[in-house]
Amino acid sequence: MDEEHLHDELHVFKDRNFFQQKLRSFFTVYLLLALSFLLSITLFAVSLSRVSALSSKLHEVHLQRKQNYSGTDFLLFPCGPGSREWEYFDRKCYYFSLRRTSWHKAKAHCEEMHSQLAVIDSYAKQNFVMFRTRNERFWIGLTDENSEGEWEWIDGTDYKATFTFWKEGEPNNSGSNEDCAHLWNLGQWNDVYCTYECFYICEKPVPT
Ligand SMILES: *[C@@H]1O[C@H](CO)[C@@H](O)[C@H](O)[C@H]1NC(C)=O
Ligand SMILES: *[C@@H]1O[C@H](CO)[C@@H](O)[C@H](O)[C@H]1NC(C)=O
Ligand SMILES: [Ca+2]
Ligand SMILES: [Ca+2]
Repeated sequence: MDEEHLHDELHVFKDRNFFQQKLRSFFTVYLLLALSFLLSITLFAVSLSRVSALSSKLHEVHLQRKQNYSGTDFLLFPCGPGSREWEYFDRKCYYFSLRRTSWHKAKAHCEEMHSQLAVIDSYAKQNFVMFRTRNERFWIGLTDENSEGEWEWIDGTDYKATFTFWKEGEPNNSGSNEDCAHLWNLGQWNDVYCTYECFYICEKPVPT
């Protein structure tokens, strides 16, 4: 081997060595990149599962609060926080209108509010209602429109088998035209023509 040849060989060897070193450092960088990528994916997955666990827990608490409608909320707003104009009595909620209207319009308005004209089927209820209405006139859910003299409660409650509180001499079907009942003086009931305009009482069960 002559000297020149040896030099060439060395040169090639040096080049190869340099190339291998470069390759190794590239490999290291790629490995580090891949590792950090894996690490961030793992961290992301972990935090995602944490967040979803937290949000489902929150959802659960929210549901519980909704179902658990008792305690102070119930004491403050037994008829629901959104219906403060409704008054609570004996597991029912009552609305005493501030406007006068005919019996049929009153009935429709109660229905719009997911309720019905009040059905007074006990002295306790009569007492609650008449204390609240004073001597003002308020429609109740009682009519003999379908058949004269056959009084019917709006919810199908058996009229003949339940409480009544007619004023003495009522119902008198005055002018053969009185088919709707309202509270009158002292909360006693009277029949009057259905297009008469007075206040009205709606009732609905306590919201669940
Ligand atoms: C449900 O109501 C009770 C009181 O009646 C209260 O102790 C409890 O903390 C309530 N639960 C929730 C989730 O609000
Ligand atoms: C019949 O009832 C009406 C009220 O609806 C009353 O004004 C009238 O005086 C009553 N008539 C009799 C004879 O009691
Ligand atoms: Ca009548
Ligand atoms: Ca009458």
